[in-house]
Amino acid sequence: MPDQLNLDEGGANHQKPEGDDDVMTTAQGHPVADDQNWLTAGERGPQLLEDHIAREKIFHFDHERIPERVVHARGYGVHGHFELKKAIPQYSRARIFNEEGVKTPTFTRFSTVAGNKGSPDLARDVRGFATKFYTQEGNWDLVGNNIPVFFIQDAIKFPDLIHAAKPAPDRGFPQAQTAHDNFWDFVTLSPESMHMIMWIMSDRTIPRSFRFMEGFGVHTFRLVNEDGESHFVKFHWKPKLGLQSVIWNEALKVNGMDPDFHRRDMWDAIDAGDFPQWDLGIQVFDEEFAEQFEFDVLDATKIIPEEQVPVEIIGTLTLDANVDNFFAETEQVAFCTQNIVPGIDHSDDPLLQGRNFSYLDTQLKRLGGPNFTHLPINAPKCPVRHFQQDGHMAMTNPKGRANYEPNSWGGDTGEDRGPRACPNRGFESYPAKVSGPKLRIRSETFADHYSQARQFYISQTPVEQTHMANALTFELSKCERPDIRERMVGHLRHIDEDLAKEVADGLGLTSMPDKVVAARQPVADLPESPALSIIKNGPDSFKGRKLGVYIAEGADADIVKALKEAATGAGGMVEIVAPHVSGAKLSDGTLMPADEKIDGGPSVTYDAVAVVMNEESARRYNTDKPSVDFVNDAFAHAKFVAYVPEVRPLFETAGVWDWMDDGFVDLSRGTEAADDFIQKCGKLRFWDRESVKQD
Ligand code: HDE
Repeated sequence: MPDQLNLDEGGANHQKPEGDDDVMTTAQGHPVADDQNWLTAGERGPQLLEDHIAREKIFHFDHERIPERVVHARGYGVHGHFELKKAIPQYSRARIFNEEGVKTPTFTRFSTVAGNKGSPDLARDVRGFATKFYTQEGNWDLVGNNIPVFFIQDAIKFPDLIHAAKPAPDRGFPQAQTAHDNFWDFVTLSPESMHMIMWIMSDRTIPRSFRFMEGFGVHTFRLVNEDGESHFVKFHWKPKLGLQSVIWNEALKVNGMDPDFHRRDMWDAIDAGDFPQWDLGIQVFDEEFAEQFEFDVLDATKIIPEEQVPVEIIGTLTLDANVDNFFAETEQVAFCTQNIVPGIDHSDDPLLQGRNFSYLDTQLKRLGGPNFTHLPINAPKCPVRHFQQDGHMAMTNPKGRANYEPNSWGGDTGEDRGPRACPNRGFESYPAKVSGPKLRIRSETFADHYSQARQFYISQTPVEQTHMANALTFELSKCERPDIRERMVGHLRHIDEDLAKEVADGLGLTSMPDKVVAARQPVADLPESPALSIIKNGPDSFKGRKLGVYIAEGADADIVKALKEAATGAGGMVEIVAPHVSGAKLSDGTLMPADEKIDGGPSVTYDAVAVVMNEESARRYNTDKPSVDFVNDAFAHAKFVAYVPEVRPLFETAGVWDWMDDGFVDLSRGTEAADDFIQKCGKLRFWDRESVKQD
């Protein structure tokens, strides 16, 4: 009954001519004649379960989801490669660290920690920065974060930390945020988290994009050379574009405007051929340094300041390909701290050792069996030979009879006997001495919880310090229990009395709470470490950043053109925003198409903005809320703003005309004004505006 196939409109779209080679089939390969209508008994009768085509389709759909990661559920993966620039045979025998110029394929997944898969990208949270290197000696996973320390010192506390950070179990909220009682209750009762708290209350947790953030292996690892000698190492990723974050008020708005802000940014950059790059740096030190360093190098709540042990750059990661299929790659990728190659080894960091157990365990549940290494995204790109077999969904299966060793198959040649271990090429653990009684105890050397927290705070610029005080005040103001707020201020007093006072004032406390009893007296005079500030390590050009140009009818064509040229010439991107998505007619009569309609392209989504329109348009849109917000937010978020004098009516309603400062550039001065503007935008923001507002 061919005519019955076409009951819905466009039915013809669902059919293929006979003989075509891309005919739809079921998963069993049966050709499908109709994928739109379930088999029924009679035209309006009940559906029949006999319909193997519909049944298979629905069955598969019902099982499309796999458990999301218990942490780092929201993530975004991209392919790339790592190129070694400087061989380090003196430290490591790993091939990936010895063959200069060799490109090792990689897959990197960025993530937030607390939110579920559908949560917004710009939640205040740590970002995961996990890279799988498909080396010639097997996969090496560097499963790091964008913050070099962690909340806790022992893995046994991880479930408590995550329970406290995630939505409360009774009400199921709040989602993807730490601004609630459970989180602050836990951390204020776990003083070891104070250093990490300083980092998460800084703008590090609201990065502008993945492309502008650092990555860290966090733990101390070992590098082992050909002679079996070991050095300790900490891994660092340094973004070539510099560091950049947004302001909290922007983050709140971006999450509403574009919850996919970070993944879209990464997709767009790679799609445009603007491949983000990071240098891989190592901090190498020996046992002797570890012995005399003020803190325990096995304590993941501590850093080794770069000023004390410099970061040596050894290679570059380039992310140059988006995934073909989000599920197959980003969702199914399985990282594991235990994936290390000969020449890299673990240290006794108790957090690292706990992680070593956890990752395999979680993959078993998430990916449904032990054969997840057969999935293309997880499979090594070097030969794999072993006697492991069977299990759910075994896809690469050995041939022949030998599935154990030792065996004597294959006669003299040994051709069919299968693989054998190889002492000189194979992985060997560094024979670190291990002894001592079994104890459930935290080492005394881990007991200083405030000194590096203070070092982080004093290393920030005044603008960043203000952002931290504001973040603490914001988060603690969401705690309903006053004793939790006060307990936190009691911790802050060990870190910096001025910060404690500022937060106490922000919370409206009438007297200062007592200091929390410290496990060990903090060292108050650690020096500043400039490497810890974002602003001191920000970009120095507009490269990789985005300009939003708001135009309307009659906008000066030469000025718009000059702006576009200046921004793209500096390696930046430009988006045109207009009252209508179809664009606006410029002064020369040409139609400039828009990338966004004004309410879909707010200024929070750009690094800097320009407003170019004639006076008539400026009068027309000066009562339009999205237009007013565009200007007003750009000002409030300390952005550089370019304008033409004709926009005055709009700028007046937005309340900025009388407040224009050196962060504003008048484009009517001539074509060089656009270049001046983009040059200015090389700085992150016009921070003076923030301080002026605070005075
Ligand atoms: Fe993880 N962590 N973690 N973690 N972690 C997971 O593994 C765990 C920790 C990190 O994009 C899980 O595959 C324990 C520190 C990243 O797929 C799980 C402890 C650091 C990712 C797990 C930690 C990380 C994870 C959840 C305490 C920074 C995402 C899903 C000792 C150095 C990887 C999964 C991706 C994911 C356990 C602490 C980084 C459950 C027990 C510290 C980037 O296995």
